Amino acid sequence: MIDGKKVLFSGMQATGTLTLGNYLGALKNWVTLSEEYECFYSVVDLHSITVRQDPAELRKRARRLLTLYIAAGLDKKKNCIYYQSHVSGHAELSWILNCFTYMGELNRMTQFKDKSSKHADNINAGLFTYPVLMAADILLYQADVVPVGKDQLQHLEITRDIAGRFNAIYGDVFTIPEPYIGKTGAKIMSLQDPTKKMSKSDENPNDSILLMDDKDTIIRKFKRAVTDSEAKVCYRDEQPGIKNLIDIYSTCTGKTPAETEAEFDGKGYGDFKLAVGEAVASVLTPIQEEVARLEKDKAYIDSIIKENADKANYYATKTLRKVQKKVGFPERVR
Ligand code: ATP
Ligand code: LTN
Repeated sequence: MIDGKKVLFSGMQATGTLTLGNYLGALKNWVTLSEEYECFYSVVDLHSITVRQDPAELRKRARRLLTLYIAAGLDKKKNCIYYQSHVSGHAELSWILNCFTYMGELNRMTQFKDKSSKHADNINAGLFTYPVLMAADILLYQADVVPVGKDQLQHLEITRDIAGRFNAIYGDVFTIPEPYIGKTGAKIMSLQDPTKKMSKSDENPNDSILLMDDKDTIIRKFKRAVTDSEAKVCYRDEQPGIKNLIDIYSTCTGKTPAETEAEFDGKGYGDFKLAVGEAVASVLTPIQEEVARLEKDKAYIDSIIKENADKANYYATKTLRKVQKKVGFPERVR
């Protein structure tokens, strides 16, 4: 608890360009939750180097991501928006937690299996211990809730196991976090293959809507989206392409899937796809305008980076000192 509020932690990697999936599945929920919780939203750049990155490109993307957090509506006063690499406690706690995590547990992580098959030439130890760093992120702030997409649930489960194991030995040190999965938009699928999720690392540009795509591009991509020959706007598993478009439209307009079905009853896919494109553009355009405005205001973004790194460091150090004492490191002499 901080000032009587429960604590929330989440983060995103600055790899690739954010997609509509990242926005509807994560960022949009973050904004809603920021009223209720004391929130820490991190640009997790330490995690990014588990896959080889171009340094200049990583720096640029990390800044763009932090700007996007703010442009999407996260208030810098209510939320702590910061770079993971500016708080050394993440790496320090991660080392300690490594010593409380079993190889067998890490071997079961599906993301490790996926990423090591994708990057067979660089299966580094960081990729293997990635979930431990994620546990450190969350436990460092004594987070109660962690909003994540379904793909990250396994990492949250291991975080809970590590925290429980530590607490069983040393007493009540860590808060055990709960996952938070949004009601809508939890899994936005690819526009070209609605059986796989829309992802930053998609190769075909028509698979995903990028957060910075302009209106014409958005409408063109939806026009090309894969559907079916049923010619009926119906929310059912047998029509995965249309189901995905209904999910997107409903999440953007705040309607339920049933209301969307009713609205397009008797209308063709052409009309529906155009409406989806327009709804998405009207959500993304204001965010893009805000990014452009913020990117011109370097001093403002810099001040957020500085103030929030200090705030995050303050809470991180509090937990870290407690943990260091518990495991038996010598006290600091002042
Ligand atoms: P990558 O392709 O590099 O693995 P990604 O697009 O899957 O990246 P992440 O950085 O792993 O994105 O995820 C950031 C956040 O966005 C996570 O909370 C994740 O669950 C959520 N997210 C990612 N893709 C989707 C999607 N298609 N639908 C809903 N939520 C998503
Ligand atoms: N692994 C997550 C990003 C991430 C995260 C976290 C999410 C790193 N640390 C802590 C929630 C809490 C991802 O790839 N989406």
